[in-house]
Amino acid sequence: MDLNRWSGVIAEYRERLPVGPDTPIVTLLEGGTPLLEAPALSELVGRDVYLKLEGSNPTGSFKDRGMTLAVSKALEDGATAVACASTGNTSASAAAYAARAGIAAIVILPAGMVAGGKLAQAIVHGATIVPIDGSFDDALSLVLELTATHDAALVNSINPYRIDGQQTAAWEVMDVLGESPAVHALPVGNAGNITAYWKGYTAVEAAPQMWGFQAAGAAPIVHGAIVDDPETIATAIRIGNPASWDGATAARDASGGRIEVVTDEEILDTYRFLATAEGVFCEPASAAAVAGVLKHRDALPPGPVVCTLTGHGLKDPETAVTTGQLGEPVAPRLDAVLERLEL
Ligand code: AN7
Repeated sequence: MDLNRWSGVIAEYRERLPVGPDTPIVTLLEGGTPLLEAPALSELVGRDVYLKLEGSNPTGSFKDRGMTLAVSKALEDGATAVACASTGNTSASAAAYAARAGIAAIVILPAGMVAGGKLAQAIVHGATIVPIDGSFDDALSLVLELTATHDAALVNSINPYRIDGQQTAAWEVMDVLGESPAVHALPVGNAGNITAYWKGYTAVEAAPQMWGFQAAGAAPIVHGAIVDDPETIATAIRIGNPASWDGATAARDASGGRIEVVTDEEILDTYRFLATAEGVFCEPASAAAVAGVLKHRDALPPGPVVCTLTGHGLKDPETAVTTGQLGEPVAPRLDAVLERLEL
């Protein structure tokens, strides 16, 4: 067994990606994530359902696939800094890959709206963090202005290398399944990921229906209108004006798919179901895709279904802890423990 055989998405798919012999490859060995069978979910929806566990990436989210390419290309172009706006995961990934590359990372975040694990990552990897009294959409506008006038490479998914890198997830799904799934479901925020998967699938002439899900309080694509004050417990997708809006609608329409809403309650129910019935801990935004498949199960065509779980549950410990009840500590005696256990 060769435990070192996976060498990161650029090395694994080099011939399909825009890198040359002189591109310095900045990698943390991202990608190669598990495609896990989900028996409890399969039973509920009557299809073979698989979970693409993107929380298994080095920084705990799918963002690493695009970041390895975006930061490698920035370094090739002589950048000394990268910059992004973020609901959290992009900043964690940018900070880690910039640290690896030995360049600076600047991140602009909506103050108070980034889950604790993600913020911890940006801090520890040494990013320069600017929280703003505003939304992700405000932060994205600011970083576009900043990178247009200052010497820092933009690494939001408007950067086409991010999309190119992220499409490797679709290739992995096909490599493992040996075919394209009938449906591929994922959460939609800024809409880079659904755009990337569709690009990846169609590059090899495969065409699953693309099913995207937005939180009910942050669903501009579903409603066809910008949301000024997006609101959802799934802070990762608390976005009112997605940068890749057109990419998402193109993926939906060309694939015969759908983009729909799921409520925060449906997201949290599914989050707990995945954790307790499948043993998989994802962050709330990730559960949106599975909640959507459950909600629209009657519309599933025959064939396998893949849901991308975009980020690890440990990204957002606050949501996990506040949805449970620990109770007051008991005395350190067996009788007290037994009493609590009602035994
Ligand atoms: C866990 O980090 O936008 O539709 O700034 O973190 O490609 O935006 C994160 C998005 C889904 C939505 N799941 O993906 C950011 C950011 C998780 C995420 C999405 C995000 P896109």
